[in-house]
Amino acid sequence: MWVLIPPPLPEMYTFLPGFSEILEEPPHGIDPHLVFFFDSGNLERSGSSVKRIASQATIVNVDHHPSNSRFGDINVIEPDASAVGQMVMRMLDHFGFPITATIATDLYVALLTDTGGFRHENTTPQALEDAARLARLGADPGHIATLVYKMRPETTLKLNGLALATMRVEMEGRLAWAKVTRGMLREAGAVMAESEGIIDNLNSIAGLELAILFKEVNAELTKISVRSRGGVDAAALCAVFGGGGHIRAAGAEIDKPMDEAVKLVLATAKESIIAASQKS
Ligand SMILES: [Mn+2]
Repeated sequence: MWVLIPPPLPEMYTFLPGFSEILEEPPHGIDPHLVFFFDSGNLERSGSSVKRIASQATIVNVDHHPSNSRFGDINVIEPDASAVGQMVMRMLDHFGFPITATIATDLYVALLTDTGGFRHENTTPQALEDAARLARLGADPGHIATLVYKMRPETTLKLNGLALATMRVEMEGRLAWAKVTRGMLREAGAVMAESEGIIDNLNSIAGLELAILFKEVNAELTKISVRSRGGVDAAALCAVFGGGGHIRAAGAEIDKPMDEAVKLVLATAKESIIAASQKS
């Protein structure tokens, strides 16, 4: 059995039990009969090498994104699950596997991070009950929170500062956006993965409805992260650009230089905010 995560591996999670066994690329020449996908809304998101080994195999698709494209031979989709970790927990129960302290720690991290530290709207009674059960089984909430939220390198905060300096607030405070450029990465000595928390900084502004972060992957490719607290469906907005996700958090990759992507996305975002306010 191999556990794969498409590159780049999230380095901030190296503390997780079993992380060192995760591979970025499948070993050469393997031809699996069965491939499980977890938390992957579509096949594209899983990286080309994973798609390649999955082409002959039976695919089991375990996910909670409402926009899941149901690419599996077997699709287990629970949009009400706060994290796929909860679905895995129930699968372990169902098939009679004990949840060890090690497994509990990994599943707790899934719940903690997918609920934004138990702050997003998907922080349901069930999520809290599952978290409590995992804590009883050996996950240490305080220790895990320190590892997840208080271990950022200085370069990450430097990048945050540079990106937030580009912040623009428009539409009487309803829309905020910012940019992360290759130049900022160089100046901060950071990699793009370190931009992960910036969108949540934007999303902390009082009265905000929509936050958008533009990430310059290269001269021809811009990624966007979107957070919504108002009537706009972030997943629907990102779907316009071939992306997807959740109502409150979504993303997309746009095959355009940063400046073009900014113009394009902001125009659509403003229309969406106006359309949403006319509905309510
Ligand atoms: Mn998830």
